[in-house]
Amino acid sequence: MTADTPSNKQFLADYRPWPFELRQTALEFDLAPSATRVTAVLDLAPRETAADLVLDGGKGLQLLRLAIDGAAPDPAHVRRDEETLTIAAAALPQAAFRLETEVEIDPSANTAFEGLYLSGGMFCTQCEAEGFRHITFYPDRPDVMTTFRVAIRSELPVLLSNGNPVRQQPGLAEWHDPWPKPSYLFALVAGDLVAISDRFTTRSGREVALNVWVRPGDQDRAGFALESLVKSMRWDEDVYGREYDLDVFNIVAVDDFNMGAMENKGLNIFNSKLVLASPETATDADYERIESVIAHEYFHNWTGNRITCRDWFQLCLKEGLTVFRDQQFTSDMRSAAVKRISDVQALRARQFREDQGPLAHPPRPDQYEEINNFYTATVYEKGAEVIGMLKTLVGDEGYRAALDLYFDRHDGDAATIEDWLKVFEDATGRDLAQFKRWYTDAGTPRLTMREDWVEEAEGGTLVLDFAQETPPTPGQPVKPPRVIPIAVGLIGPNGDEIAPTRVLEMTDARQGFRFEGLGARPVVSALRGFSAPVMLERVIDDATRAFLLAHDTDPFARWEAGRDLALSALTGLAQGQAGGDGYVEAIGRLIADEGADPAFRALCLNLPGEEEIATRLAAQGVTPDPDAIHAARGDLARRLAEAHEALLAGIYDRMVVPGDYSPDAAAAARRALRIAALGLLSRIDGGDRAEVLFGTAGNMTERMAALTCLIRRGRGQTALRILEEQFGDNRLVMDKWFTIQPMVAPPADAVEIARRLAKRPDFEWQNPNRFRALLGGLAGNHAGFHRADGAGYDFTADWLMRMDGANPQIAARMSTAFETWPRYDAGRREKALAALRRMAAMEGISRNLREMVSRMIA
Ligand code: 0A1
Ligand code: ZN
Repeated sequence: MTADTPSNKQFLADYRPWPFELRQTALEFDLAPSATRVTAVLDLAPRETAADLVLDGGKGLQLLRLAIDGAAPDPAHVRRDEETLTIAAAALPQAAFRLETEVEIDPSANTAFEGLYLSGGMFCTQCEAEGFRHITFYPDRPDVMTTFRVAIRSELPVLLSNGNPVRQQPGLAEWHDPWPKPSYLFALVAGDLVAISDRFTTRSGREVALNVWVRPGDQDRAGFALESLVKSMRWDEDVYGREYDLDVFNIVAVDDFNMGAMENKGLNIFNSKLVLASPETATDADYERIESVIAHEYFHNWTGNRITCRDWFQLCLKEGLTVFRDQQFTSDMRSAAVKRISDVQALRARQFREDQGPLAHPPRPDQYEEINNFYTATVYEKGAEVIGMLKTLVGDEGYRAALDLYFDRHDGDAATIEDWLKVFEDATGRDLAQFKRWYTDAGTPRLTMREDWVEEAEGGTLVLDFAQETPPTPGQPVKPPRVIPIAVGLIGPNGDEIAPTRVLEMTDARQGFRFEGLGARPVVSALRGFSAPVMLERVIDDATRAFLLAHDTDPFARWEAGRDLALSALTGLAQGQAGGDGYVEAIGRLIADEGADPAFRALCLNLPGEEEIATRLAAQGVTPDPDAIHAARGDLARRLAEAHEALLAGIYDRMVVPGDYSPDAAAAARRALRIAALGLLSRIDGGDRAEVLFGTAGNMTERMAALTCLIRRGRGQTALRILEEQFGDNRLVMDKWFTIQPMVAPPADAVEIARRLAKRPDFEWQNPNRFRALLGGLAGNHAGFHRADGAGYDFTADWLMRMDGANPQIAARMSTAFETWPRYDAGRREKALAALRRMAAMEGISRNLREMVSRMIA
């Protein structure tokens, strides 16, 4: 451990309420790029006798004035260290008092983008999780909630903060937020901005002004975000009965942002990539993501803001629930089946991967060193899965009753997972003690299913025997069984469903379930809808998988059968075995089925990625060989294309979407199927179709797909140049340009390509999107990143160390590229470990990166 970054281990068990009451916060900002003055007036009252007043606030705050009830305290009673300001109890009144501080901060030097910073000349803030302490001295913890009054002085034309505007005049704006909130939801924006606007009338008649603020020139690309906001507000009223509670709702797009977006009360701040979209610059996937993130941040107004978290260990209370809600929203806006399948794909790619490696942690961790490292797939996506299971177990009505009770009981609170589970217990009468393990235990359960068929005179009986086991994870060697909802249906030999979906509740380590009175032996459709985030293992042959792919009535299970077929072929091929014919044949039948939903056919046509194949192999105890996996996938794709060339060409020709581009689900589905066919055809047509499409398509979805094919065929140079000429000044398109090259390049070239791109003047590495674009592109090239000579590891480690000096959050987050290192061969392991050790030994390493690498090395 280096001397300059002290350890900061926090434990759930140590929670204590803050010993003061904060009744009101008033802030005044005098904005200047390198010398902003912040005055804070806190109305406080002690809750305990003789407690020292400890406020968060680090070295970046230059303290200019400190007063208690108007007078400076005796300096002997005031202490500062690296991270706090303490005023001894002896200097504090016994009853209510007013604390005033004035500090100077330097937003222009803030490259970490936490607290108040500058992005393209605009002032903006990011306070979750602990950014507010870089703005002023404050009890920067989520359970201290109060109302805020904010005055902003600046010559910039647009001055925004939370709540409602109370004064707007040149050079000064005042805002009042009547809803008590913790400091992490504070926001301020000041800049030369323009808005596109709308109005929304809530169902009880409140008139709300809606604005999406962007830089001048970007307003033509903000319309979809605004429409998505209106849809989200309506949906939350209709489905959850939740209304908006202020007179304005502002969204601001900024180019420098560490995450996707932030739910600050009444003033959401977004990464510009999640606001700006036009058909020429954004893909269908971008549009869908914008719609869902706008919804996510809006939904936080109730699940996160009105009811917040007691402490950061409870992060999944707001994030899991809000992800679950945004998933429901997207299912309602688009295709529920397709949404479920893509959510499961994402869960497996990110969360299962996390759960399998050294960074595994429960949705509710009980310790951390740096909370910013816990905005993870486990907290978000698994947190949402856990709520999905809860809903399955208590039913739709039970869920609705529990949520109503949650909002009634906890509005205005900083709540816990225990509070959350208690509303379900009280609303439904169900005991959730065992269910709670989903929150406290890490790891993905392995569920094994065995079938026993007993033929009897009066009809057969099927016994399904399940066993569950969760492998050890860091700090949790042994896990007791959990309650697992397993949705099962039975399909007769002629393809008809003979038993509709039934949810089996497994509570023991081993448990059997009987289905009696069956005629002939059925085929089991198990884990329908992916009813629990587990890995299901069952003995099943390719013919049965193909049968399910053809007949299952549950779209997820049907897709899963095809996925399993593909993975069984690919894992075999990657180990030098023959196989895959069954898959190629079954897919042929599916794509010929004109009646099937194009989006579903597209999902089935896309082969699992190399990372997913590696994950499957690792789960089977096989060491993945990245080069063999790459070759196997290429081989199977080519065979699919050769076997079904005519069918695929027909799809490609017919799935043209007529008329102007629209990002709606039906049009996007046709494009998805068309480009899935193109991807396969380009394996055998030399890339000719892709070249034509790149030159003629009017939308970015098809152009990016075409570009991917061209790069894979080694003929992407012209297209890349054209894109650069057309969009060289469009950051978001150029981010795609930076990503796609190292990601799609032949594995042997990926590192060199990334190295070359990193030397370009427009590789503005301190911009999080640009950094993520390049380094994430390389990490997304599985065999390229895991190059046997360790060049991918070294290149990445060099850049993470450089980034750590500027922006520790981004460095730490991107270090997860290494999280799977233990599953590879000894040569790769040694090289990855050396890169991790080099980072760990870096002089002045941040707490963020240090925690990540030390967990990965441990
Ligand atoms: N709460 C936001 C995500 C977010 C989290 C942390 C941040 O900085 C460390 C920024 C944003 C959300 O869920 O959208
Ligand atoms: Zn969130």
